[in-house]
Amino acid sequence: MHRRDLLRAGILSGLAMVTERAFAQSASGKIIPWADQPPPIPPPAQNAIHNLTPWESLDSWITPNDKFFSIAHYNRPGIEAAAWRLNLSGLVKPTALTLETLKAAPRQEVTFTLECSGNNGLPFFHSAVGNARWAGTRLADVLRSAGIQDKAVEVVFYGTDQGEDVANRGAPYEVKYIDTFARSMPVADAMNPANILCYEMNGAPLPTANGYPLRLIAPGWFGIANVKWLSHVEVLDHRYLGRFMGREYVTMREVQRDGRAVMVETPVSRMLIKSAPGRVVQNGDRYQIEGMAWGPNPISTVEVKIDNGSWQKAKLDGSQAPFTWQAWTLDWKPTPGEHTITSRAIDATGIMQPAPDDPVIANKKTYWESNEQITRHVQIA
Ligand SMILES: Nc1nc2c(c(=O)[nH]1)N[C@H]1C(S)=C(S)[C@@H](COP(=O)(O)O)O[C@H]1N2
Ligand SMILES: [Mo]
Repeated sequence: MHRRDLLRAGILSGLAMVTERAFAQSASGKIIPWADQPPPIPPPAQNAIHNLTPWESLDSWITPNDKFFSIAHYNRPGIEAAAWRLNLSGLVKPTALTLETLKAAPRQEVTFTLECSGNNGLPFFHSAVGNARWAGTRLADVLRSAGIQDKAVEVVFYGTDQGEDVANRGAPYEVKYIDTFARSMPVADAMNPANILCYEMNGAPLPTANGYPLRLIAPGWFGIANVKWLSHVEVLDHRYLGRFMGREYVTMREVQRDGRAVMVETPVSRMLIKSAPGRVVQNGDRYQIEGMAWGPNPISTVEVKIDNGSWQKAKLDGSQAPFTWQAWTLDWKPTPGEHTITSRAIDATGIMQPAPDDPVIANKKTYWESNEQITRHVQIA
């Protein structure tokens, strides 16, 4: 069978086959580590960011659970499923659902590449992206069964995790308080049939770090929307502006209007087009550059630039499903010495991953949504 058919068959017949495949054509070879290794994660972020898997050690299209990154702004609560309930309130019939009830409801699976919107926005923050097969039950059906009212505007998803935040920061009237993690979505987005209340990751119960016993999976949305350790879903008739909606995960860009600088602030929501050089694999005197590309629309082209050369078309392996990344490769005959490798993705609608000097990136003040082209350095012996 052709490789592509193998992959399709793998997708259709479940996980096992896909998990075992190398993510690109070269099954064997020597991996050349990047010369520009990211600096260590500084102490303040060490609790929040766990298990970043360097691109060099990513060898499968599906990211195994033990290689999947984990982000927690507060704690990582250990939850006892037997006593746990998912409570629905607000513009619905008040409801408390057990895990058994949710598991007994119709099952929906989705393979989705989940990326943190801070990925590549900070020097130490690389490879906060992974692809998993998620299983759960459809969120829209649960909300409809609970009688969601027509006047509903926003759906808020509360985690169980809590931590300290500060109001009036820096002012003499600064106030510290304990907050519960929450994120919201407009009703129209929440009711998207792709969204699931998810209890399974790659065929296993959700690991604690990834939200056990239940999380939201919102395919196509940046990591932050995918609330873990769900405890409560509240339906409101107005917008919600909690910490992770109104103050953080807000992207700020300066634009010029009528000769004046204006700050445009938008919520981090749907994922953006992106690609990354993953690793360089050596087989004798043959080298292969392997990477991934993903985005809101099907990726049609990936191009690679070596040093200051011209853009070359990489080979896409056809591994893309509606919400997943796709592997690409480029054969390479390098000269000894240091080289730079840059990739850029182009999607079926013609959108190209921006260069670092594109105004959309250059005028961005916050580190969220850093989907600019990534350049890596490699030393060839
Ligand atoms: N309850 C809760 N959900 C959360 C978070 C959190 O801190 N608490 N972090 C979010 C962020 S910023 C990201 S990128 C994703 C990461 O999902 P993962 O930890 O399964 O990789 O979870 C999101 N869901
Ligand atoms: Mo994130």
